[in-house]
Amino acid sequence: MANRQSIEYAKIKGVHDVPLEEFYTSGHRTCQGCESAATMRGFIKVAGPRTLVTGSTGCMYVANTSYMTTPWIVPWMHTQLGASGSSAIGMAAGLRALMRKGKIPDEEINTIAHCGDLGGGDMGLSAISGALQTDYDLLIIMNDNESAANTDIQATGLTTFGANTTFTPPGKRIHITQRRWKKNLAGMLAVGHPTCKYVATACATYPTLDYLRKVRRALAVGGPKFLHVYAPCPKGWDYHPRYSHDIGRMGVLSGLFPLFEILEGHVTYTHDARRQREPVEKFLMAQGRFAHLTKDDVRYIQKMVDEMWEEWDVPGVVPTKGSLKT
Ligand SMILES: Cc1ncc(C[n+]2csc(CCOP(=O)(O)OP(=O)(O)O)c2C)c(N)n1
Ligand code: SF4
Ligand SMILES: [Mg+2]
Repeated sequence: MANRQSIEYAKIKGVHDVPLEEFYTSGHRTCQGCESAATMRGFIKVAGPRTLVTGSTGCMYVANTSYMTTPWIVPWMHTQLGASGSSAIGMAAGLRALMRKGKIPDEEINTIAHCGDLGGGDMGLSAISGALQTDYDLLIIMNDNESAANTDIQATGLTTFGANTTFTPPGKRIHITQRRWKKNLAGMLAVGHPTCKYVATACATYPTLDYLRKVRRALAVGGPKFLHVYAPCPKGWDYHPRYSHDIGRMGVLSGLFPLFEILEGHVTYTHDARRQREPVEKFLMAQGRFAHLTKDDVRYIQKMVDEMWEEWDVPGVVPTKGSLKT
C-alpha cells in the first residue's frame, strides 16, 4: 500500500511553487468575492489531479454543481450535510480495499472531504471525530463562513459573537441575540484526538505561505488531518465583495481568528497575535452584520479576544487557564 509518509510533496515556499494547473475552473456560481470559492480553487491546485473530493451540502455544493454543470475537473461527490467525516472514511476505506484486492493500481490518491461550519463544525462533528481516530490517509477541510450561508445566513456555533444573522436579528429590546462565543473547533479537535498528527487553521486571504502551504503539509503527513479555513462571505457578512481579503486580514490581525498549526503535538503560530493585535473594532465596523453593536459591545468582544491571547494556557488554542490545582 502507498505510504503517505514516504511521499515527497514539494513545499510551497513562494508563489512560483503554486502549480499553474486549475482543477476547480470557471463556471461556478458563487457570489463575487466569495472566499470559500478561493478555498476550493486553492486546495485542489496543490493537491493535484490524483484526488477524490466529497463536499457536504452548502454553498460550495449548490453553487458548484448545478444540474449538468460543474467547475470540478477531479471526481467530486456530494455528501449529506453532516457527513464529511464519514464520507472521508468511506472513500479512504474503499480505495484501500480496492488496492488490496488488486482491482486498482496501488498508487497515491488523495482523499479530501470538504464541509462548511454548520455541516462540519456543528452537525458533522461526531463523524469528523470518528474520522480523526482512524488510520486512513484523509484530509477534512472545513470552510468557515460563520453561517449556514446556503439557506440564507443562519447563525452557527462558529458565528462571531454579536453578529446579525437571519436567526439572530437585533431586536428593539434585546439588541444582541447571537450571544455564543465562537466554537474553538481546531483546538478542540487537536486536544481531543491525540493520535491525529496534523490540525491547523488557515485563511485563504494569505494563500501562498499560509493556506496552500498547510494543505501541502497536511497531505504529506500520514493519517487523518483537519484544516479549519476562515472564509469571509460578502453576502452574509455584509460588505462590498472587493474587500474579502481585507476582511480576512483584519480578522486575523485582530486576533479574532487565530492562525496556527499543530504538527505531532507541537503548536506553531503562523500569525502570532500574542505580540501585537489590531483593535477588533476595525474588523467589526467594516461589516454590516455588526452595525448594531454599541461601544460597550465592542469593548466586551475586545476583552474576550485579549483574554484568549493573554490568559489561555496555550493562547488562542487551549482555553484552560492557570496551572493545575491540587
Ligand atoms: C440534514 C439536513 N438539514 C438541513 C439541511 C438544509 N441545509 C442545506 S445547506 C445548509 C447550510 C449549510 O451550512 P454550512 O455547512 O455552514 O455551509 P455554507 O452553506 O455556509 O457554505 C442547510 C441547513 C440539509 N440539507 N440537510
Ligand atoms: S453566500 Fe457567501 S459563501 Fe455562499 S457563495 Fe455567496 S459569498 Fe460564497
Ligand atoms: Mg457556513
